[in-house]
Parts: sequence; structure tokens; C-alpha cells
Amino acid sequence: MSDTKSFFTRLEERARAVNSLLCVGLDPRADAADELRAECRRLIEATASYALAFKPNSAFFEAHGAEGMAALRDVIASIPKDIPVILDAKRGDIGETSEAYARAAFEILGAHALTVNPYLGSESLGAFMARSDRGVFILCKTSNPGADEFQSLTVDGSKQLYEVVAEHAQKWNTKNNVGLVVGATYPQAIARARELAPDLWFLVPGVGAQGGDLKQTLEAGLREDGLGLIINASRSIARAANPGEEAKRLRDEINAASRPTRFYEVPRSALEQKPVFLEKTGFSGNLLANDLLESGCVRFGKFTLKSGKVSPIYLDLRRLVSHPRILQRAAKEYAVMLKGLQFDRIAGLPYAALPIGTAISLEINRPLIYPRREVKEYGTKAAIEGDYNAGETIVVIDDLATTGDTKIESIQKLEAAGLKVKDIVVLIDREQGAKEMLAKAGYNFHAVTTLRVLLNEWRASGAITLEQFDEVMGFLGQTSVNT
Ligand code: NUP
Repeated sequence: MSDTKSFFTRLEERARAVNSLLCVGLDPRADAADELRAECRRLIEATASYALAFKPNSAFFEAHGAEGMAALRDVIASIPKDIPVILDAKRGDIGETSEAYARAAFEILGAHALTVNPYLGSESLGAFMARSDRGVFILCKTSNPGADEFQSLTVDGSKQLYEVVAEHAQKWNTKNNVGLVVGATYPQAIARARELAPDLWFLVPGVGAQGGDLKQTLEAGLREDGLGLIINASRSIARAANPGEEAKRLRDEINAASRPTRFYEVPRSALEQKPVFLEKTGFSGNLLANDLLESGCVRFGKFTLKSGKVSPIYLDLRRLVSHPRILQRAAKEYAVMLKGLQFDRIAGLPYAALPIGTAISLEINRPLIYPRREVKEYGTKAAIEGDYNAGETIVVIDDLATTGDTKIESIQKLEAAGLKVKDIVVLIDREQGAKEMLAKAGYNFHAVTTLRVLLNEWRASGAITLEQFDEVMGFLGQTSVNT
């Protein structure tokens, strides 16, 4: 690797070049020092074309003394030049000692990145973070069963220690060379670390031999650009009958699961099986589906609607205001949908989409307006609140879509003020004709997800029974929800 680019620029180039987020761990279990090189060489040759990076763990070389350290240096030198090498040694000490560790890792051993522990404070990490061409992965939430003993202690009033580490790391990343270590065995911690450190790359050990769930890990941790995770596997590749094939399989599995799951439907046969996700971890793998349950925005039971019908489900996204973190995450989902659209402002429709629109506006730093329900009889007599100029393009934001009728009324108010509307974005489409009706009227309709997809997720995660799933699907087939 050339020394001019930052470590993560190089890593991103490699990720795109080989279409891989897989890191192959080099943890040689050889009995004798002179076997270390051959064991690693076989693994490197078999897996290099699928590897985003290699991660030798210093411990397995140190265990063989001076000969082991010489082998480590040779193994790193033998890795093809365009593949980043992350040395796993979890260093960190008082200033000058850290400097000696940094010299050993980066200059003597030739690693491109190093894992470090943050417990001696930021000053102890200065020596590692000083070089923009070398990466520093700070232990945040490790994959082992004992990780919670210290890392999840409540500090600073309400935060867990690992959350404080994630926050600091995001701030320290001024040279694009700081990442985090977050174990695949704690997907909720990955999701939380991603909220606190939206830009950082996470080195994620714990899939394979330690049982971490790949799908949940990717769902929780991928950045919006589809990158940001380095999925490490050591034993599961090294011990496979054919490590090259296993690396390829895992690389492909990562890529398949990295595609957005927002529109993913679970096959009927899977719905009929015993749910696995929530029972094991309390986490469904689809943050939005889980969030809507947690905030009470969706409830299951018996609800008498305005029409007198009894519904087995009730949706109310106005409750998001009482759950700021979930509201923020929903705003991020809208932001993904808004990314490809051309517009000057967004308009939130009253009432549900006023707070939602505000959260989106803050998320994407674009101004908000809103059409009033009733035009004021006094003062400005405004029909639309907020600043705007005639001729501007507005994206309409709402919480849900059923038939689309109420969207048309609001769009007419905006158009009467000289504004142009091309796109409407909602969080949940109940698929009762809105898309088709709006398309006929000349508007593009976008939904983050559909109620059907969410029902699939809730069933797959064990939040609802198969009977509830069928009941709600049957109900949706005959009527609209909440009316
Ligand atoms: O939290 C961590 N968990 C973890 O397993 C941080 C790590 N650095 N590791 C290392 O990743 C561990 O020491 C080993 O080198 C590798 C995981 O190996 P395996 O479970 O895939 O065989």
C-alpha cells in the first residue's frame, strides 16, 4: 500500500475492487514456529481474492517467542500489497510506551492498522492516531461473553461505557484513520455504535466459531453507503475443508444479506417455523420493525375503528414523538428515500408528519413547510406555514399511505401556492391503492416499507404468532386499517 492515502480510503478502494467486506483472520494454531509461515501462506493464497483485509492476531505468533515474531513479520510482508493488514494486538499504554508499540506494529512488523484499547485515555492513543496512513481500531464492545462486565457499565449518568467510547472515536476520526471493534455477538450494540459513530468502519469479529448472527450484524451496522463493516472470520475459514471456497461462500453471503431488507418478504415455509431472532437476542434484525413495536406505534389486539369494524392491528405513528431515538431512526430511513430526489423543500402533512418532517429536516438539513389543515381567519391568513418561493419543488412527507386521497387534498393546497410537487414519501404503505392512484395523478410515490413486509418481519422475529399474521393479512385483504 502506498503511504499517501488515508487507511480507510485504501480500505474502501479495496472493498469496491473485490466487492468484499470479508476479513480473513490469521490465527495459526501450528505447534512449531517453523510451521507458522506455511500455515498462513496456504490460507492467504486460498482466500486473497475474496479478502477485503487480513487480520493476523499477534498472540498466536508471540506464543512462539522471537521466532514467532519473525514469522509474523514475514507473513505480513507476504500479503499482496493491495490488501490491508490489520494487526490484532489490542495495544495501549502511557504515551511513550504507546509510541514504541506503534513503531513495532507499523514500522517493524509493517501492519497497516492496529487494534488498541482505550482504557488509558485519549492521550495513550495519540501515538497510534497520529499517522493518517495507518488505521486504529479501538475496542468498543468485544464479542466475548464477559464483554458486559466493564463495557456495559453505566457511566456519565445514563450511558454505557462502550457508548462513550463510540462517541469519542467518532470525534477522534479527524484523519479518516479511526475505527471501532464491535463484536457480531451483540447486534444491538452494533446498532447503537452505528448511531453514535455513523461514519466509522467497524471491525466485527464473532461470526462463525463464536456464533454471531451475520444478517443481524449487517442490518445493524452497515453504513448508508453499504460499507463500514469489516466482517472477520478466523477459525471458520481456517478449519474449513476448503478455506478458499469457505471464504468465497462467506463473502457472497455477506453481499447477499447486505442488500436492503426493507422490501424483503419471508417465504411462507419460514413463517411457519419457530421464530429464532427475538427469542435468542431480543432483536429482530429489522430495526424499523422492532422500533414500531417498541414505541407502541403498532399494536395487536382488538380495536374498534371509526367504521365500527374490529381490527386485529392498530397503527399510530403520532406516538413517535414520545420516542426521540426511534423518531430519529425513522427520519434516517426517510433520508435514504430522499437521497435520489431533486427538491428545494419538504412539506410535512398535519398532524402525524409535522414532527416526522421536522426530524427529517434536521437530519438532511433541508427546510420544512407545512400546509395548514384549516386556513387561519386572522393575522397572515396563511394556508402554508414556513418560508417558500413560488416555483420551488416540494417533496410531500407523510406517515402512512392507504388510498392516497388525503395526499391529493394537501398537494392541491401546495400547488395553489405556486409550488411544484413530484414526489411523495411515506414510511409505511398499506398497499390499498395509493401508489396507483398517485401515479395516475402524475406523482411518484415512495414508501420506506409496506405493512405486508413489516408483518413478515414481526412474524419472523416471533413478535406475532402465525395465527395473528394470518388474521391481519386476512383483515388487510378486506379493509383498510384504522378506519
Ligand atoms: O471482540 C473481539 N473478539 C474477537 O474474537 C475482538 C477481537 N479482536 N477478537 C479476535 O478476532 C480474536 O482474538 C480472534 O483473533 C478473532 C476471532 O476469531 P474466530 O472466532 O473467528 O475464530
